[in-house]
Amino acid sequence: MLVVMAVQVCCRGQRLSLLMLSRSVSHSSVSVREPDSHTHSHTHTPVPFSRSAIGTFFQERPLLTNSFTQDALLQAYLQRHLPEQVQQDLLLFGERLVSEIEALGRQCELTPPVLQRYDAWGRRVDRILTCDAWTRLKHISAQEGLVAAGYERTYGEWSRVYQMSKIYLFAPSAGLYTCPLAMTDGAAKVIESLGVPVREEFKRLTTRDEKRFWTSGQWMTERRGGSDVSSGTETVARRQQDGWFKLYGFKWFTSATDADVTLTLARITDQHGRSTAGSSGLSLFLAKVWDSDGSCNGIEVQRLKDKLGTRQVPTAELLLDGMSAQLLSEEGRGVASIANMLTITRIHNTVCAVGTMRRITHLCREYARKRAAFGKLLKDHALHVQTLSRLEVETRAAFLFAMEVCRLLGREENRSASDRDTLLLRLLTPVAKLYTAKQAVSVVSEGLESFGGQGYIEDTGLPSMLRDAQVLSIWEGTTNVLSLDVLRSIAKSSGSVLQAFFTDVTERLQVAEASAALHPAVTSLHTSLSALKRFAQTAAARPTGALEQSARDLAYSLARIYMGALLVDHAAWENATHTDIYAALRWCDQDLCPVVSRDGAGCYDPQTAVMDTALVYDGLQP
Ligand code: MFK
Repeated sequence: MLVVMAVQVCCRGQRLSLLMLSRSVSHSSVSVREPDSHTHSHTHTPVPFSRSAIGTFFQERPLLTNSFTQDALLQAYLQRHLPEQVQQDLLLFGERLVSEIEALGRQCELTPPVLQRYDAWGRRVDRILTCDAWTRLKHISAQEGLVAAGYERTYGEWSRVYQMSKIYLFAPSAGLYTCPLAMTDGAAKVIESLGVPVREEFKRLTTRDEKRFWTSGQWMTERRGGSDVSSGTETVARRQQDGWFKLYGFKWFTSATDADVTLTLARITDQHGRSTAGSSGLSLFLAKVWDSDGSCNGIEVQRLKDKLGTRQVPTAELLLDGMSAQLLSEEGRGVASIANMLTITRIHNTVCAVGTMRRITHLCREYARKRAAFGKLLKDHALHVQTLSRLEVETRAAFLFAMEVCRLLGREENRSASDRDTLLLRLLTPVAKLYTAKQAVSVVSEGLESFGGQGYIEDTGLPSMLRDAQVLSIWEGTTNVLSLDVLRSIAKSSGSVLQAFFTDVTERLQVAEASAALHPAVTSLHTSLSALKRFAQTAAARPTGALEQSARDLAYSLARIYMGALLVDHAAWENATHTDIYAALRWCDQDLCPVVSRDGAGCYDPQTAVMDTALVYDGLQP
């Protein structure tokens, strides 16, 4: 009887619930007449796997809703630090993400850019054709002030937090339009900090007017590689009589090559064509990518890169064959000048990494409320929920870290930064970038797994999240390059950045000590901080090689301790919830100071490097 009812209602189109009803009947002890394959049944009993029995729908999809209203930590953080109107703006933005932006981002993934090298008449044009959605995302970025908000400074020292909160929400829906935005923000920062007279460019990079908005590229990587910029940069700049320069070189990786302008490094040559090698020979230039007639400014696009992910972004190899450019930095101060851009793009990278983690955790928990296995919903399987809760802890820690770095940047730009803030910003920018990038890859990977096979299916949109996450630890400085940057910041400040770190963490722990519930976490952080201090005291006396070997573990230790301090700080806030406290406790039950554990295990001893090499090359014939 039940089955007949099911079929009848199924005909009215309510397939899913009825299908479940039908299945529950067949799995129960109620007897169901099996169809006879040898006789044509004239009853309403469905044949297994016939269209009427299976319907067209198999699994519930996780629905994307307003990601602002779903995000308890973001809302609490903003409530703690920023006026109500910011939440209103983000609420509306969250709606726009669902109703408009998400579809545009998906279209960018499905319609990657193409290079049109010649026009129909054989003329070389080198046009990079992007889809309409890419252009639309540019307009939306301007309207929403995704770069502008950082420069309008409406919220004083919290302006960067406001701007980056929007980037954080935007990133997982934006089809990688965050890439040109990061570089645009970085270029604006460089121009502003150098105080150079390129006001028109600055205004266009930071406007909310979509018709005037320009994006910028950041062309640093050449054929010899992208990390060792000082020795890898071969591009030369020839001075022209009008004071401008013509650039000749080969840029091997240029992201978002459809930008309006770009910053790039080159070596100025003397009248004999000679230039200075190394970092001190590099100067920073600003160039328009396109001439007023739409043709390239002395640029040949060799090809678009065929990448694992970020396929939405037109990444190209470019031959600079006399590109007109103007000098932006002092001669020979190129690397130091573009460092401001690196700071900004690394912070964007951090924020986007956290945005991606947040998106996958939201999708996972949504799916777990709908998907049943082994007789109950995934959300009712303790092991599944434990896995998701670990992802949530990672995401929360990363969120607080990203926002703290944004806050420090905002304070510096608002001229309200203390010396400690400035030191912390220098130290924590690479730490946050390198650590959150790794977290994003691991959280997204685990998140995909929680969808089972569906996480591996392209048109769910899930696999592209993993592909796109992988770049976060590669561009803007790999994990090891940034770990060495951390060492460099310590050495250059004679250890002051570490002192600032120790003082800051200690103060945060003092605040959290008042909470009994946080006691285990605070104790663990104190222990780790003391161990790190002892390691730092002995570090100066270690050989350079041993220090380099410890660089990644040191950076991880700084990240974990700082994230722990931020979690307990947030959990000690008067409006914190029991989940805030729980997240802090869970974070602190891991090894917070791997550099000390590994040091104890002899990982940085002199013979270890030899053994590492022997292990890596074991079995390789000379
Ligand atoms: C979602 C996000 C999207 C982002 C999209 C971006 C797409 C674009 C893709 C790319 O372009 S990827 C390529 C990015 N390339 C890098 O990230 C370069 C990685 N390599 C480094 O970071 C090296 O550490 C570096 C090139 C900076 C080393 O160069 P040097 O010449 O050996 O640096 P050196 O001599 O230590 O420092 C030169 C000056 O720069 C010094 O200033 P002073 O001369 O005043 O003393 C340093 O203090 C300064 N400096 C270097 N790194 C700095 C810095 N200042 C502040 N912060 C830093 N991190």
